[in-house]
Amino acid sequence: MHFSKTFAAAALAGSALAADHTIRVGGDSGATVFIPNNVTAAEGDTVTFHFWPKNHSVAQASFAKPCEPLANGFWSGFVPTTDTTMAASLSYMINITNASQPIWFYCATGTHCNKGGMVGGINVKLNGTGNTLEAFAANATKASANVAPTETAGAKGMLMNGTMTGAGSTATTGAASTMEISNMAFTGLFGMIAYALL
Ligand SMILES: *[C@@H]1O[C@H](CO)[C@@H](O)[C@H](O)[C@H]1NC(C)=O
Ligand SMILES: *[C@@H]1O[C@H](CO)[C@@H](O)[C@H](O)[C@H]1NC(C)=O
Ligand SMILES: *[C@@H]1O[C@H](CO)[C@@H](O)[C@H](O)[C@H]1NC(C)=O
Ligand SMILES: *[C@@H]1O[C@H](CO)[C@@H](O)[C@H](O)[C@H]1NC(C)=O
Ligand SMILES: *[C@@H]1O[C@H](CO)[C@@H](O)[C@H](O)[C@H]1NC(C)=O
Ligand SMILES: *[C@@H]1O[C@H](CO)[C@@H](O)[C@H](O)[C@H]1NC(C)=O
Ligand SMILES: *[C@@H]1O[C@H](CO)[C@@H](O)[C@H](O)[C@H]1NC(C)=O
Ligand SMILES: [Cu+2]
Repeated sequence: MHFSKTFAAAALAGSALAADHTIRVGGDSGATVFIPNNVTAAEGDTVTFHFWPKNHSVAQASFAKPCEPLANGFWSGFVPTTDTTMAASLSYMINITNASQPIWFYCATGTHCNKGGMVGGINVKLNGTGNTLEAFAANATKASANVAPTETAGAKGMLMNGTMTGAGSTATTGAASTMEISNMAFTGLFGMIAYALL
């Protein structure tokens, strides 16, 4: 009884430590949108981008320059795909290491950012005054060009071959899958509690 209560508490805490947030890159018929275009993620969480037709990407920007790469920011590379029934097998995952730090991103394909307004944010203020997603999106459509990063595709994140993050997926950079990260957090916490009971 005591054991199972402890086990349940550890399981809850374990999952809370490492949530994965999914963002769809590209809407139906090649629409230039991120769905959702904003998420709130805690430190230790991951955000995984799944790419839909026709050819999209995700790059980190600064608030001031929505359609230009942030120096040393993340970059998925271009992920073209034609199957309209599912996401591309290649997905891209980033780690959230500081939940107080707003993260701005855009699609660097074609004119998706500057003409299409294809942008989003993680842990950003949505509307009102200051650096908001509304202002960022409005700025994007005023940008004169859409600038793609020159970094290697997959920089500062993990390109994963296969959209399933559990067993069977192949992380092309050799990083742990989301499931493995969750399990590590779970095992670590449970281990600590089990130790405290001794
Ligand atoms: C996290 O981000 C905030 C906001 O940008 C910053 O003030 C703080 O120093 C960062 N913390 C770490 C540990 O980098
Ligand atoms: C995807 O878009 C990029 C940038 O617009 C372009 O360089 C690349 O050739 C495109 N790939 C395909 C397969 O269309
Ligand atoms: C933030 O995302 C939600 C959906 O999760 C959406 O309804 C809302 O319009 C977005 N906010 C902005 C400012 O785009
Ligand atoms: C932000 O958007 C929400 C939903 O559209 C609205 O209810 C709220 O008043 C807005 N806040 C500001 C400060 O504009
Ligand atoms: C972005 O919007 C802010 C106000 O929210 C403005 O001060 C800034 O000049 C804009 N940047 C661009 C590149 O338009
Ligand atoms: C993300 O976090 C995992 C688990 O801590 C780590 O193995 C991986 O190298 C990190 N990836 C990046 C790009 O920082
Ligand atoms: C993804 O996996 C397929 C089949 O195993 C392989 O042909 C392809 O090169 C892989 N792509 C990347 C980017 O690793
Ligand atoms: Cu796009």
